[in-house]
Amino acid sequence: MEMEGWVSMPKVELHAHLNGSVRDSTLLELARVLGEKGVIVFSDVEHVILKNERSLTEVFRLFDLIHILTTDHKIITRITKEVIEDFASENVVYLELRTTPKKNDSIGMSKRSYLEAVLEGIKAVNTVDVAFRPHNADVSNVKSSSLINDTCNGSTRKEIYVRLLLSIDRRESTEAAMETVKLALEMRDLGVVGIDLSGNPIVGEWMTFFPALKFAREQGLYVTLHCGEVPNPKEIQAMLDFLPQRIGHACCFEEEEWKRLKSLNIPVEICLTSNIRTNSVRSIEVHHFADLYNSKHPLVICTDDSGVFSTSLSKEYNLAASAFGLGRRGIFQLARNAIEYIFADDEVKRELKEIFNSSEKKLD
Ligand code: 6MZ
Repeated sequence: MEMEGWVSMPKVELHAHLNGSVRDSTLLELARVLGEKGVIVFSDVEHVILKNERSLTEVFRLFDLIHILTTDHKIITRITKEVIEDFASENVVYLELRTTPKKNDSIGMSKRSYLEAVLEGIKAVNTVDVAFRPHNADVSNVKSSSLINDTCNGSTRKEIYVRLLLSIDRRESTEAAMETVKLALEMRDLGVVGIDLSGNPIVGEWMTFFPALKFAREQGLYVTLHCGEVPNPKEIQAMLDFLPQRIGHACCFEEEEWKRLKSLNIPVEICLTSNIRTNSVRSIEVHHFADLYNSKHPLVICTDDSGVFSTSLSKEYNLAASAFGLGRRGIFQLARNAIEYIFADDEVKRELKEIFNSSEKKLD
């Protein structure tokens, strides 16, 4: 199938890191500005941004660089807006965007003001309609802000539902992790639905984050964990014991861990290009997607870092289809199944099902 077919299909994105999804053109523009100010050497940074093959270690070095370029309130607002527009332009109808709230005293940034800048970015999207429905919102209020059938220039405007997950970085302390969870709780009415644990998988200990994650769950926030991105049997076991609502990656699981995961039926966020590029999985032929798909385990195809890995959700659907012999219907069904694993409420699930039902008719 042509790329156009994958672009026009409705899609659900559940694993996308904000700072990993920034357009190269934006990063280069930001780097040029900092180069002119003498903060960085532009030519050194340019080839790092444009490089395609990266080990997991290099990826995390690149994130440190991206954070130097983007950690500023106005820029966070801008990249949030652009990332949402990019996903919406390829017919992602539901996006759970995750980001790590950052504190940077030198520019007067707190985790809260970082998150406020992200929320500004969501409000600033104007090329598409963003359905950003608050937790526990009054239904009548919701209807008036529901934008599904809005029209622009006579054609139906694209619409995207956006929810936020706040990430805890594995470099953080228990206190910093707890601060992120408390912030998520305060911002629930503004569309924050859950917590993610991410960051360099060789850094940090599970027990450092456990108290904050436990608190998050007790308070009714959803939790997804980066799990098994590198071999670490003890941590994988502890993470599965925690019973997160979803996990990301699951690249380095052993036989027993697969059994456990499958019996617990925890949905897996699969990021094919990311796993291959970082060498977390040797090649697409041996990717665990195939086994999970064949055993009908809940899974969802995601991008991880569309900017860093030069991909898009349409490209990931295309890759899954060609690598594992899935037809258009098979992929469509996977996207539709993902509705069950989203962290938004039943009303959003119902509306997403309607979107999928109406586009199913156009499939053949
Ligand atoms: C683990 C990852 C990741 O939060 O600053 N991140 N963590 N594994 C990965 N696989 C490649 N890709 C991204 O977005 C960037 C941050 O997301 C996490 C890292 O902590 C990275 O610094 P935000 O918006």
